[in-house]
Amino acid sequence: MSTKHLSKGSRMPMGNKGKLRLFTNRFCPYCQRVQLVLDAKKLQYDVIYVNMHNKPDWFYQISPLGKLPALELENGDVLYESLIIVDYLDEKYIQHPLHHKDPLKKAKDKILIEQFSKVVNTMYNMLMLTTTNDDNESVISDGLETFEKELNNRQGPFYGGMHPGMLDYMIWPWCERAELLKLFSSYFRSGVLNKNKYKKLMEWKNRMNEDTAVKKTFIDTETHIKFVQSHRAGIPEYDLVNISV
Ligand SMILES: N[C@@H](CCC(=O)N[C@@H](CS)C(=O)NCC(=O)O)C(=O)O
Repeated sequence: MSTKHLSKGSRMPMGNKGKLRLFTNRFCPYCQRVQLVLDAKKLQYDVIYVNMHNKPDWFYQISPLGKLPALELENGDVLYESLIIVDYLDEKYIQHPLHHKDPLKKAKDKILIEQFSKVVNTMYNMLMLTTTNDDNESVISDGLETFEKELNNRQGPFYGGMHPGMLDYMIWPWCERAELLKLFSSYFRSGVLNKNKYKKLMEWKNRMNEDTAVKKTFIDTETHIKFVQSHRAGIPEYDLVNISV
């Protein structure tokens, strides 16, 4: 199994029949979502890292649209779209369930995940595309307020209760990257990500940092910054992190 991101010219790695195989990229937050769920559910899987900037030709046989993440199932079928993959995994493998059993609670969490996509898109614009838009900053602070309030209304330290659940893991990749906003926006530098304003969220973040699945994919802010800078320079450095197998 390669621990480097495979690029054009590489050979398609042989599959391990009967085992899940995740095609991923170390800096892709959507891929991180899927890996968090695989790890939280303690599933066995192989990992293939793909260079998104210089995709191998064989990758289109796996993922016809060339998108990551892609999950190859035990029978050779392939799934795409992070939210579809994680729902499939939670339904298919019943151990360590992540969605609420109660259909209404599950539906409400899915609405929050959907709402969070505004934050996702805005962070992408701000960090990767450096798009300046007056709305960017208010989208992020509105998102923070919604999620702070939501935690206040819930019982446990996590959205999932006493343990992280699907909603916790689906928003985590962008929360791991939250500090980057301070670097790239004076609005956030001036204290909008104020720890006192978002007390619950800050406690949540500290607890999430201790979670075993989170620790497995965690990348520190300094490395995220190096990656964003390389991406902005047009030469994304995907192999910044040593990957242990
Ligand atoms: N909606 C998709 C988004 C996935 C996505 O945008 N992945 C990026 C990598 S972070 C990608 O595949 N980019 C390559 C491309 O668009 O060609 C999901 O949730 O899985």
